[in-house]
Amino acid sequence: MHDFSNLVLKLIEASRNHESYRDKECINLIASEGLKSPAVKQILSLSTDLEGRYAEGENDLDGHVKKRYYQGQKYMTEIENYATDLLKNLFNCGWADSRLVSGTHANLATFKGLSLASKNRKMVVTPLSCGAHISHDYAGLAGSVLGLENINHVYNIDEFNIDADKSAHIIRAAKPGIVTFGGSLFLFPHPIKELKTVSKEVGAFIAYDASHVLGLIAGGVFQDPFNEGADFITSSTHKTFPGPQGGIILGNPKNKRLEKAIKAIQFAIFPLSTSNTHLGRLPALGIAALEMKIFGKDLARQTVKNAQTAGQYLYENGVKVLCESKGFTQSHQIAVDVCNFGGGKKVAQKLEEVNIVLNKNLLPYNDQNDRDNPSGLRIGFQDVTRRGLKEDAIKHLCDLMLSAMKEKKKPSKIKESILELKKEFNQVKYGFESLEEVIKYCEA
Ligand code: DSN
Repeated sequence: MHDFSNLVLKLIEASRNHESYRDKECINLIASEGLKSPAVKQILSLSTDLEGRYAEGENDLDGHVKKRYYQGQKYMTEIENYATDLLKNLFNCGWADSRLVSGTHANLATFKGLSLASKNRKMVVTPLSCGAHISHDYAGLAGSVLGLENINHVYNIDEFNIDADKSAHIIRAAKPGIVTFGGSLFLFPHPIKELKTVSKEVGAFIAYDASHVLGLIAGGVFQDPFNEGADFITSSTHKTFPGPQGGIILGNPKNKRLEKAIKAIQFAIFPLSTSNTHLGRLPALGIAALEMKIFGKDLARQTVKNAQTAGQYLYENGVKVLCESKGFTQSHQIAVDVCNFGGGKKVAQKLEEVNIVLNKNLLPYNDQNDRDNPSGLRIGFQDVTRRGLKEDAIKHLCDLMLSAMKEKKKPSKIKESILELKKEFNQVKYGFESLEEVIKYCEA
């Protein structure tokens, strides 16, 4: 044995244990996670050489590789271009960039590029307390890294949405270079249509962070940001869009102003914020885009139906699910106030004890400085939906959650039922079983 042996052996053991724990033994309800199909996993495992290669350089206005600084790029260039084209095809847009390594990176490059293109450092954003991502906020990437001045949209807590009329006044007065929509606690479509005219009037670009809802958009539900007026969509690729972890930016070079913005964003990607762009995920990204093209509509519809079913069922059983008057949600998530059950932290821990994994969440009306003791939970249904759960199974799952929250049964008994449920739903639906199946589908 060496002095490092114990560490290495434990590392291997923990890695093995993790795979079985979260994939086989837990019900996963964290709204920001995705579930890859066997075909996507297969191509990831076939991309191990690519995962170690470098591809610095510049892309053109179609999103294709224009210039690379190293040799050996023959297939890498094809791979990036094909993945980009599959994204453009899925989202019906003229430009895509798949070089981003995360949703936050996509925001970084987009906010930086658009502030350069507009020569304006102001950005109107959803308040962090009302569901924006930390990267939109002055306390995070936008303010503390990029030095942008943040001005908040006016948010209507009862509607759980941006107040379009009041935000129009804010935009008119602030004259920002960027107006953002989208977020992390994201139940209802944001009013892009309503704020498009005023945003254009003041010369602002509209950026829409679709990280949470990209798969829903691909499936034609939730909202259609480009048609409603967004100039750019930023996103991660591993939440409702069930691809490998990474990021993308989508847009349309349909006039000189947008072309200039795309070039500025590309400059913000390379050389400003990346050297290598982690290519090993690109083949899997392309296959995930294909899956969403074929199965996305059914997956997205069932995901939202499951979230709404859970909202209704938990509400009927004494849980304060927010936005009852609006049908609880139009996305994959619901927001729940569990202050009557001891608060978000306590309930999330109780559920973890029975192998139901979700996250506590600050709600807009909570003390935002007490991040550790929010009254809320955010519950996402994209993983369980992809495993094939439909309304009846969702209600059964809710019963198990209620049993744990109300301490009706011993945690060990509830955990047994969760393990049974996992065994029953042990396949990934709405996707391909293997690459061979993908090839057969494409050749048919
Ligand atoms: N923090 C993640 C979320 O859970 O929404 C997104 O990056």
